[in-house]
Amino acid sequence: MIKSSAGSVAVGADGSPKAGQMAATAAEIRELEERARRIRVEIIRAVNEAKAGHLGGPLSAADVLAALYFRVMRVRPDEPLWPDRDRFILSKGHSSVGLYAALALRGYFPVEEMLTFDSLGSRLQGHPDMTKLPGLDMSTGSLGMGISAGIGIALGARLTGRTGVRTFVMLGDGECQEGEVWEAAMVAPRYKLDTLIAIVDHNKLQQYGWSGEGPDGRLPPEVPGELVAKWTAFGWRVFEVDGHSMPAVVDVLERACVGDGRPTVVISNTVKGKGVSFMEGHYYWHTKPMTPDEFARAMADLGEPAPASEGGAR
Ligand SMILES: Cc1ncc(C[n+]2csc(CCOP(=O)(O)OP(=O)(O)O)c2C)c(N)n1
Ligand SMILES: [Mg+2]
Repeated sequence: MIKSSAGSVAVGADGSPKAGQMAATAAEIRELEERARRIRVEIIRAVNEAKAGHLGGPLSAADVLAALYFRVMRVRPDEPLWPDRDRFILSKGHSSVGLYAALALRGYFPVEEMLTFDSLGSRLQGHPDMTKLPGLDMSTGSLGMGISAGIGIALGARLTGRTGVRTFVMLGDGECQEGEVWEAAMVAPRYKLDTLIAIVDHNKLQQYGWSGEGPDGRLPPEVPGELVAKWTAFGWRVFEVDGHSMPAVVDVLERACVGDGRPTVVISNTVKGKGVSFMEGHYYWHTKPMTPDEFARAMADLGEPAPASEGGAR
């Protein structure tokens, strides 16, 4: 068992919490949903303490992060550099606080350290710095670059005979406007990199609205199925999932781990700001400090009423 300040996790011989491909039981799904809720709570708490940080993107990614770190990925929090570990790159690095929450809850570092987020000297900077925090496989923040790094890591694992290593890369949907994403998408199938699994957090929003679309402006209307069509055309195996349905998320990630000679992309349909009612679907909660009242409402939405002493925007 791994002990962390957030509880314990049953670990299989290969380091994954549940290594087998057996379908998740109802109890396991409930446990993962609770992990995702805790990730969201720690996101809100940390950003509130820092009076800075991103909210919408980390909140939309929380369910996938919970499924990865508490079931799918083979990792050893007490041995972060274990050579045979699965790798995870948060290419949408501005959502770092969500990844930190998953790592803390999984036992990489004390959950209390989350309250140092974004402060001077903290290991938990606004964007992930792999030279500071054990458990990070790549430093990110400049959008578009993570998937190229993932290709390099996956190729490296193959060249060194570590054929069991899977490399997961999470991208934003806005990030997919970066040309480098498609340069990488073009090359991965040529190497038949079927240990590479990209996940697009498709929350239909990015930093700002779209000109002329009003305060809740979204990305320009997507041609239905556009992301699926593009990745398919580039030679990837493509899965789509409701990124907030834990049984579906677990199922799709476990299927993605069974390679068929092609890299896999999971288009995870999500809601930006998921879990906090007044943040859901609003681009202006991409990054924004909360007022004390908003903090209390966010915690209450997540089933975690804030103690009276907590909160307060600078
Ligand atoms: C190369 C680059 N350009 C611009 C930015 C500034 N930026 C940070 S987040 C963001 C929006 C990203 O949107 P999306 O990928 O959809 O992320 P999510 O909705 O998951 O937050 C932008 C433009 C950046 N980090 N890197
Ligand atoms: Mg987005």
